[in-house]
Amino acid sequence: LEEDANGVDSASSRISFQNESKWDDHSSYGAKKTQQAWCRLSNGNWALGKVLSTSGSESVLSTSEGKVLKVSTESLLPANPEILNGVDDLMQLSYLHEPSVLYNLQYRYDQDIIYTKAGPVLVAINPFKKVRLYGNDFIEGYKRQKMDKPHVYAIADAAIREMKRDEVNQSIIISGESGAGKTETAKIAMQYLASLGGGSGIEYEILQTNPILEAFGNAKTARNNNSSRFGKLIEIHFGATGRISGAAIQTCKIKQFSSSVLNLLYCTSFGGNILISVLFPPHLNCMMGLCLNEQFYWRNQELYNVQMVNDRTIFFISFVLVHPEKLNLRKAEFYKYLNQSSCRSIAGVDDSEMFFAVMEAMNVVHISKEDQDTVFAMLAAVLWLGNISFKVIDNENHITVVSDEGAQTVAKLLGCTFDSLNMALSTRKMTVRNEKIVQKLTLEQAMDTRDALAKSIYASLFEWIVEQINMSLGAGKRRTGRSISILDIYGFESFTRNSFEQFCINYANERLQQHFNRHLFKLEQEEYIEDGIDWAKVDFEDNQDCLNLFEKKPLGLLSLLDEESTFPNATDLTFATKLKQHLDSNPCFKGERGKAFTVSHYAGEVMYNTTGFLEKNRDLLHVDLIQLLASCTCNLPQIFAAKMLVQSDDYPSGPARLSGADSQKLSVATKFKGQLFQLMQRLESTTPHFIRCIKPNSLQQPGIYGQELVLSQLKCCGVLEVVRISRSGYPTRMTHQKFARRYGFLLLESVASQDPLSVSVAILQQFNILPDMYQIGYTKLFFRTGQIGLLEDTRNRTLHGILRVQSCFRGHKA
Ligand code: AOV
Ligand code: MG
Repeated sequence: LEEDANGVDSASSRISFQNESKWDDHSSYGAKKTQQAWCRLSNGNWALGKVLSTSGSESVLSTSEGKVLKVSTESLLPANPEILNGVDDLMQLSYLHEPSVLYNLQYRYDQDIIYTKAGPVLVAINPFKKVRLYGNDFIEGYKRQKMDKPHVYAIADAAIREMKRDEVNQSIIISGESGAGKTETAKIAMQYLASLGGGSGIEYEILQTNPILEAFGNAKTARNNNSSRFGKLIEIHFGATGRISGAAIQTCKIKQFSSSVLNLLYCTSFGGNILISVLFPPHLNCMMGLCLNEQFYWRNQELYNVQMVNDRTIFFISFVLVHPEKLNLRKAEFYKYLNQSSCRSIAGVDDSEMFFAVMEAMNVVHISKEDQDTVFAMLAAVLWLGNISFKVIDNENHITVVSDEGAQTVAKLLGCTFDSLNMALSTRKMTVRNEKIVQKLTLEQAMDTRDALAKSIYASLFEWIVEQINMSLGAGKRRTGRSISILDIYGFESFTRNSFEQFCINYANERLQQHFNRHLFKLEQEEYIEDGIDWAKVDFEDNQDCLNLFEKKPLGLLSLLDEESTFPNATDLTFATKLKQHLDSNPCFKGERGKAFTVSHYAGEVMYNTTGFLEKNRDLLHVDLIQLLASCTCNLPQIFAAKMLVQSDDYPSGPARLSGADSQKLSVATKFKGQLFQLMQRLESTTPHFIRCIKPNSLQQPGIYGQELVLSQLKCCGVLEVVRISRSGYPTRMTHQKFARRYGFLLLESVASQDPLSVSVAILQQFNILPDMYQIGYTKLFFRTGQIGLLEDTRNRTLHGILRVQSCFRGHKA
């Protein structure tokens, strides 16, 4: 059937659709006896059945499971003929509605065909198991165009071809919910691009960045055992010969996650899955990771996650590191940052194996042995920091650091004295009315300071590692060639309790969604109209309102957050109240009781709790701590401090300068927004290729396809609209000039007038392209899907023929 389905002429089914049925049109279906139809069951799922009889408004249906149902005729939706079961592209469906799309995807999924096209978008359903779709044979198949089924490889291949053909940079934008498979998909795309080769092992190096970044930047969450806690844009550069010349990674943006931004998120990345896992005895997966109650908390008991380590692993550590004894390692349970969670292992993950993969990868990207040692020293320092305790020294709750093994080890690892560490954690230098004073910290403040230091070391370390990788990949070099960027960004998140991290992530997704919308809908339509072709407008969900809710000044979520963050007496409650005061009339906003508010995102409503918002947005790392790091004898803390000082100098009196005069920085949210804009700008100048990852179940299990869950994801990422628009649209377009230049030489007879339009028309005629399949605009030709492929094939064949003749000829002469 699969074969048959693909043999169907997609064009004719498309045309018949246009005459027959409207999108999601429930009423246009006159149920005919013996016809197959879909009806919705009481549990919300769709069932396929045969219409037994129809009398007026009621029909009797026998379902494939043998049940007989009486349903209203109105509610029936026509089923596609069996010959269309499991078509490669949803565009080919005669009847395009929820059940037919769901069924088509499921039909394929059941056979491990996880990729399906939805017009220009590739839909990828997470198999949660190994599927036999990858590796060299497949890569070769797609490269030689022997394979043409929907695949990430096909998308990567299209990106390469278009890059060469149009001389425009390309991007592969991967989106989807947490756990939907974005990071895996990005790796699969990288694998294909890397197969183009580059010389001196650069392609291997590019692939080896993955285990390192995941070790430090991923964590186990309730949604995904290997959840990325950072967004990543990897730009792969190509030289004139079409081979890889280098790459650059932009983490989008651990910087925000890092010294600042999404505290918690990055805290969860704290233990990056594997690395520390093995290193610090228990091969934990993500020290800080994990969210038990679908929640991330820093120091709030919920999340930390550790697992047991065996002696073998400890042996390995001493084997790998030059000075393992310096780290003074203990079992994971011993560390406060790790022992708050009971999760000790992840099924199917062999941490010691991963550890070695990461060590090997660090060698490949040229991180020296000494530097690797220092990296581990920093990780150990972070862990030991968590164990630092304080004793109260007066009745005002002021404290001093207890000089125990924890504090001593931290001092040793960082290369500072116990006294300077104590000073930095128990006091704060301040300027009050032009007078410098030293304020003693309370227990609560000191604990926050300690954790802030741990977090900033971890974040700086991640940043530093990315820099090393970039250096090795030649990221800083001037590029003359073209590039393909792959974007793997954290997906939309909605938990039972959502905090600042979800707020930022979802805002980023809202931006990305707009990019998607703009490209696939707005630009599409505008271009048709501008070029004067016949086009019935299609409406689409625009998320501009929601973006305005975030970005509007001065009364948007981000501005109000920044404003409230600068008020010394503001609290999370006053912030929530302020939002309600100013935004309640906004249709995308709903004030809730207490400290909560709800935002209507493109992907659904999310209720946020403002607890911790102000603190996380300020994310002050006090100058005292930066000075402490600067004074360390170990090189990494010095580098971290230098970087932080530069960053705070960047914004000496920026608009979002916050209170707490000794730590000037842009607010976390503002920085996040700035970086997001930069990223979007970069994407703006590329031709995008979209991959939408879908999670078929929340159990991370193979073989389970939840209709409701899949549908909600298809809806929220606009897949259905995309199919609709592309099916009635003309996705391929080329200027008259370019078309004439590219295919003109294929003409068998010369054309009287040499103007590009006449040449183009002659080509269309010679190739017998049906009038339904194209439109001629003022400046461009517009084609239905698949049409240009035909011309390209002929062109390639002819070109090859010419080349062969030429080389024969040359051989002859010699
Ligand atoms: P994500 O990147 O979309 O989530 P991942 O790419 O980490 O999701 O995928 C989650 C898990 O699904 C992986 O660890 C694999 O076990 C499995 N998986 C995904 N794609 C495939 C595939 N093509 N083949 C086999 N297994 C797969 V997040 O980073 O949480 O938003 O922040
Ligand atoms: Mg990921």
